[in-house]
Amino acid sequence: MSSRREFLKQAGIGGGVLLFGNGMAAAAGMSKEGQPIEAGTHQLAPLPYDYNALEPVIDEQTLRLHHGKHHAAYVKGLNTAEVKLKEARAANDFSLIKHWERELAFHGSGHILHAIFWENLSPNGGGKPDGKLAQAIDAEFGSFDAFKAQLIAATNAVEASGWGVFAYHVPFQKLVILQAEKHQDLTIWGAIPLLVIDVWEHAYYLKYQNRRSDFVTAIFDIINWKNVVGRLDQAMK
Ligand code: MN3
Repeated sequence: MSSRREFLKQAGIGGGVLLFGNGMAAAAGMSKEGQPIEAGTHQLAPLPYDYNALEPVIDEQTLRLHHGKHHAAYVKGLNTAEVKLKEARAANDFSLIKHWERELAFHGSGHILHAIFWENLSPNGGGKPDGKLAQAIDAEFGSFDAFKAQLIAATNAVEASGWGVFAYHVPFQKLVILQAEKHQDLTIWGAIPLLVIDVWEHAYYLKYQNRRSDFVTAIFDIINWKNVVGRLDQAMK
């Protein structure tokens, strides 16, 4: 419980890294201590840094809107979908089931990806991973440069709104780079996101306008590799 959290803090696993339960739960605002989140009660967690902390890569105005409006809307949408599905079960009325299942997948995925994205970034980020993650990347992709080139290319090429996703695939026990259209399309079931890059226009348009690739390249200056390693550790358990 809290003693475990204290232990992790004292062990130096910090910087916004939360390690609980399993890989999918390892983000602020997710379930902790193995307790399921009751329908309709998801909450928006505060950012692990100030709104201006990621300047100049991400400007304060963009981050305020992105977290306080866009991410907040996904949390609200997820809660609404869960409540509506609960009501549908109670009434045994599934006439709108397709709509609410779509809302659940869209907003639930939007909430999770943003919660991970905030923790993937740090004012003290950048550089390259080392140790276990560096070895795993070399083994799967050949080199860090080849991995980075593929992740950048995949992220830049996402059609319309979506994400670049670096994940650990549990059944295959291997690292994989994916694109996500919207928040929920194009995954391989079983993949746990380790590092995600939001390329919806709301993530960059105020500062970068149409230059998505400039934003994606700049993001590498603020990646918190310690957080990515922590996620890999949890996903591999
Ligand atoms: Mn977004």
